[in-house]
Amino acid sequence: MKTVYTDDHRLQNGQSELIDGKLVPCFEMPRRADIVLARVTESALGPVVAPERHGPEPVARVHTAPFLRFLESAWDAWVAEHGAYDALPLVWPTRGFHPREPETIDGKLSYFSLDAGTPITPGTWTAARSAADVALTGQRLVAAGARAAFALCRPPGHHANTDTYGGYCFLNNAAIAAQAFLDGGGRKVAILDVDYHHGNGTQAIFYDRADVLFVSLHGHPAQEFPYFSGYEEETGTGVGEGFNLNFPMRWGTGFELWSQALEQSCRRIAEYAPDALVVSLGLDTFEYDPISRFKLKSEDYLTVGRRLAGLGLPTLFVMEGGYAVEALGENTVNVLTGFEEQA
Ligand code: B3N
Ligand code: ZN
Repeated sequence: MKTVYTDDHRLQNGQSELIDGKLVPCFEMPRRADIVLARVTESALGPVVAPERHGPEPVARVHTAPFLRFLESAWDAWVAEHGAYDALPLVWPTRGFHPREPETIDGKLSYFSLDAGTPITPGTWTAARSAADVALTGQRLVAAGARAAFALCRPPGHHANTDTYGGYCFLNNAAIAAQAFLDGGGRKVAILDVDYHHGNGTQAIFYDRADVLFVSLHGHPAQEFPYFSGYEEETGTGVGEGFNLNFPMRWGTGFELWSQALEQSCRRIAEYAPDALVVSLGLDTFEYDPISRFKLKSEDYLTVGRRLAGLGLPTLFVMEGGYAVEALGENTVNVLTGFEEQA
């Protein structure tokens, strides 16, 4: 399978995120993609190709115009107000507020964000736009007949909603690609999110729709980020009722339980019979991930890839999280080679 990659990801290089009351170096760092690329290149997976530019339209199919205007202009507005260092929000509208877009950059950061872990930097907009192009180029390859493609997106995307960023995500690469499948003539798309964190953004984007089935396996929101999304009873709304399926699992979950949820996910996807599958591929389910608490092992990812291949669907893999950086290349490529091995 082809891997789509660009060095533009390096333009997202935040200095720090807020965690446990401290500013710490960002877990979501350029080395993540570098190490995955290195492993892809060493392996027999297939060629690495550069993304095509797709213009603003496919991104605007998922994200709102005010949100895109904000992301594009946020760095310059922040520098004009404060100086050239990472932009982080400090306040959020909670219960009882009446949110509308403020005029000031500090207010806008609060309005459009969901956490204080996702710095806006000089290169954030370019990196995020390029990551969307990476996903869209992978989508084109699959739509043109490839069995699978790997979009090595960075920054990741699945926490980004139509008009919010956070959880290290700015534009929802997987959702943009899924929408592109539909806009290109597909009737139904399934998105399987195997990242440790619930893909709240992807869920929200398609929550009231039956043409996208969203299935997610993740840390239980009673214990884990993003805390307010990902419960089992979130099953979709309106015509989308029944097209959202969550498998929240508790801290300490190992491959035995996780793979049972994967099996149920795959059966639901097979029953849905989509034209294409988008996999939000996070590897932070790994036993040594520094911010997560599942216990999957490197060899388990080969089994995951084989099971996904068993679906027999045109498949786009879109990179999401994974912070055990030294093992991230091996774990990612294990999913992809497991998939390729399975005829
Ligand atoms: O949840 C965290 C977090 C938890 C534990 C940490 N340790 C033990 C150092 C550090 C951080 N942070 C909140 C932001 C998490 C964003 C997750 C992004 C992601 O991978 N989404 O799929
Ligand atoms: Zn994650």
